[in-house]
Amino acid sequence: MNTRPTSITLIGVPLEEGAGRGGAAMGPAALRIAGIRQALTDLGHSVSDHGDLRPQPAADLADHPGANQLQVVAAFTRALEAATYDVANAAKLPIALGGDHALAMGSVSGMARHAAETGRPLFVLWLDAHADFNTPDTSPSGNIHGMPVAFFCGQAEFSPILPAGRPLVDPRKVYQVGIRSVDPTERELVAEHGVNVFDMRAIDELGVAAIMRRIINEVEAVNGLLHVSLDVDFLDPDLAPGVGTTVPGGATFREAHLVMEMLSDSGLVSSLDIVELNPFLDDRGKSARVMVELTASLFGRRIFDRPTRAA
Ligand code: HAR
Ligand code: MN
Ligand code: MN
Ligand code: MN
Repeated sequence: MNTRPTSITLIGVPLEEGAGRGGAAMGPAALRIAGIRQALTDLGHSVSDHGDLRPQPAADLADHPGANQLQVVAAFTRALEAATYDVANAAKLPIALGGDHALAMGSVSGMARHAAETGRPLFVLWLDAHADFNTPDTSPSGNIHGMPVAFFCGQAEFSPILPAGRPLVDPRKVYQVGIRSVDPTERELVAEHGVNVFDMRAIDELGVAAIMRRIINEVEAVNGLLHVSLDVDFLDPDLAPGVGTTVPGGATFREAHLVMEMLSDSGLVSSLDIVELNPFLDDRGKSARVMVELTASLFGRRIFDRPTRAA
């Protein structure tokens, strides 16, 4: 087994106001019922559960015409930024149980603050059908779950959600894998800022192993921290229907597991989001279970052990 025993803290984030429809707030409960804690404990990790964040809406922020439910999303961003930072600083690995993808504004910002203090560069692996690089000006929907990458790269400035001068993520250290739905203006932003995009066609042509090897090498070369943000819709909807924004042609069961197994072998993962699970739309817990299975692969579950690559 290449994955060392880790102290892990689960943080429930019952946020759904970043999405266009309700249901994702039940995600943390579904992941717990599907056995996420036991799956990690069985792999030898020590797991604590922080419970669910329940912040009051941020009353200091005005409504924003291009950003729906800004006060609620901002409150979760602040609470999760602080919780993630505290967990990482205590040498534990935070897993955010979502909740819609707007929560990554908080988790990634918290890791960026932690990374800045440790002097290690932060990389983000964004496993998603969507680039989530809209801003309030470019978003066709106003739904903030389509904006978190632009936010933590400093490109989507709402009214001050986090203090000025907060550490940002370099968009050239963001790797997006599985992408197959990007809005026209969003596409220009992604290209302009140098986000590394491996769309579904890249997976078809190169295979996930070659893509992951490249990403892992980049992070390893500079001793980076790697935050993984796993959107349910990275997966093909046949495999994981419990998500509000299904897009056909997603990652297969084995492609997704291989991503997790290679990440696990790398020992580079510092933090994880599991997002966009909508139990109201799920098929008898199928999607919740597949997310727990993938998490287990990321934290060391194997078919057979293999020699460590860089032993
Ligand atoms: N790009 C669309 C928008 O901004 C849809 C975004 C949907 N995002 C997620 N997360 N489901 O990836 O509205
Ligand atoms: Mn997403
Ligand atoms: Mn998505
Ligand atoms: Mn810009």
